[in-house]
Amino acid sequence: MNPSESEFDVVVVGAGFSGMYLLHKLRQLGLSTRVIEAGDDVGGTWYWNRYPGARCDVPSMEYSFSFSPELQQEWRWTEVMAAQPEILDYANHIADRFTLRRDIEFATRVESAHYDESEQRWRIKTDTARTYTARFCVMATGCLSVPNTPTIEGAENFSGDVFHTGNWPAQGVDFSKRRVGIIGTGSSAIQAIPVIAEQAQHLTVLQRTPNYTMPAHNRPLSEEFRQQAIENYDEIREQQRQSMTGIVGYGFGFGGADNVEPTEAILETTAAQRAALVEQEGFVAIRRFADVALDTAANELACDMYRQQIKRVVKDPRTAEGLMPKGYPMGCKRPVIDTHYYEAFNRDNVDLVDLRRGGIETITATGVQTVQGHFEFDTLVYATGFDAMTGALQKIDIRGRKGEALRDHWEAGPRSYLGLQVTGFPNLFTVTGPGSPSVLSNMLVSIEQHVDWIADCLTHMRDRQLATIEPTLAAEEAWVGHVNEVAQGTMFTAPSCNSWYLGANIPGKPRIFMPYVGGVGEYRKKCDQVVANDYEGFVLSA
Ligand code: NA7
Repeated sequence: MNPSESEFDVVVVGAGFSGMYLLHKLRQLGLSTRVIEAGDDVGGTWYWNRYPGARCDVPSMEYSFSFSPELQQEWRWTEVMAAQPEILDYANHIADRFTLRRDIEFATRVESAHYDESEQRWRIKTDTARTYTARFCVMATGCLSVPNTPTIEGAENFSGDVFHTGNWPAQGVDFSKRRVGIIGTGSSAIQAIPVIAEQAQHLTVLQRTPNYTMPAHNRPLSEEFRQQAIENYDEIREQQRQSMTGIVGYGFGFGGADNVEPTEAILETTAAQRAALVEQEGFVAIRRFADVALDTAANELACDMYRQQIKRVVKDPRTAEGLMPKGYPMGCKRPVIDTHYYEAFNRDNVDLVDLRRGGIETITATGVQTVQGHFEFDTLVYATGFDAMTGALQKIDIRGRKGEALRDHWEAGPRSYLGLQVTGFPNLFTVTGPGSPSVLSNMLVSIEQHVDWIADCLTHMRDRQLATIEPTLAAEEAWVGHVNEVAQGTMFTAPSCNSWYLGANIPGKPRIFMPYVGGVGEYRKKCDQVVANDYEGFVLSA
């Protein structure tokens, strides 16, 4: 064997939560496994996204693994929704506890993965000039792992420091005495803005599309509550697996007035009633209405309530007006929750530039030139998101049977069977890939389900001495059709909606709703059914 080649049963790309659990699980099956990771350590999303204010918006007791009873009994989350450092500690704890690092190749990026049909093996090459071969290749590359930096004329001329929220320096950034400009008002920016505002001399927020965001009401977890949840973990986990989003709340999610079940109809309310509700409850009043997610007229009434509340919170009327989302429905983009986002705009050192009044023309040495004028700062933060769901997979030169490139197979948008496998790419799996609930769910619940499914599949193949697995074209087409069908009529696919779920944030990316909106419970049932029907839709060959 070529000394620079290494043979394994399975090569896993990525050492985030997916790659870590895969490694643990495959080891238990006795499969030789190598994980290849671009970062210097484990953690994936939580390794790269260290921007100030980065936090999970799933309750921490639920954003955790269930596969090890000991792990879930011993780990102590300190807040209802954990901040990035604590989640990265959790990832490190898992790596230590299960001695994962010895099988992970860090600081190594996979450049290509080619299927050799004659040998029935994947050949995986890295930027460190190493080649691995493996019977199976699992892409655990994450859904939001390729940062998107828009091409803006003059960007290279900016003379100050430049950062991207999705690739933040591990040592942090000192914003004191700095005038900071931030581009974007998605989830990352909405978390970062209030924190940067407290540190920086001045903050200019360059906003192209205002977002809908709800208060997180985050707080420390009481020992009593933590204990109660730990004692009830079996039940909580089962409910998560059968739920829509993989989150059950268990009464410790949002709490208080914002924990209401949506049962009422906004279309049956009067303007005066809605105004009174905004007055009493603020943004969260909207949560009580079930029709907001289903009906565009109902949705517009909720948007109007939302705008009324912005007017109540933000003191300067022009800034308030600038922060008001208009022209697209609530629930189309990824839901955002925040801690004192709108309040940050009441600070003297924070200015909003509403780019709807005139967009960015160029980046200059000292700031940004817009149609409205020039805005100066010393530090530029891109909070401009990711090439979501397909970005990391398409960055790698993946080739299946007859040398077919995944990029070509997906030219008109991602196609897969169950978000697990792609026709023409035998023995290649994607964890939380497009066509599965993934980003519409609690990722840890979906990761566990996918890893367990893949591990069961490899066991099944070993027991029956099967060499390859691959979906039929008919199964792939039917699943893609189903994924599209269930997304139709939801706010996610409204004609006025432009979200990264649809690939709309990346110029030239096909407009396809990528995740599966049917819910993690239904999806799990489908995956289990496929197995019960002897891997229906897959071809397994000896
Ligand atoms: P998002 O949600 O994709 O947000 C990116 C933001 O950047 C959004 O406000 C964009 O405005 C803005 N953007 C992107 N390109 C430009 C240009 N060229 N000019 C001005 N503004 C721009 O990314 P996040 O990192 O906040 O969140 C990603 C996910 O990570 C999040 O949902 C969680 O799941 C975790 P636009 O709306 O496109 O007009």
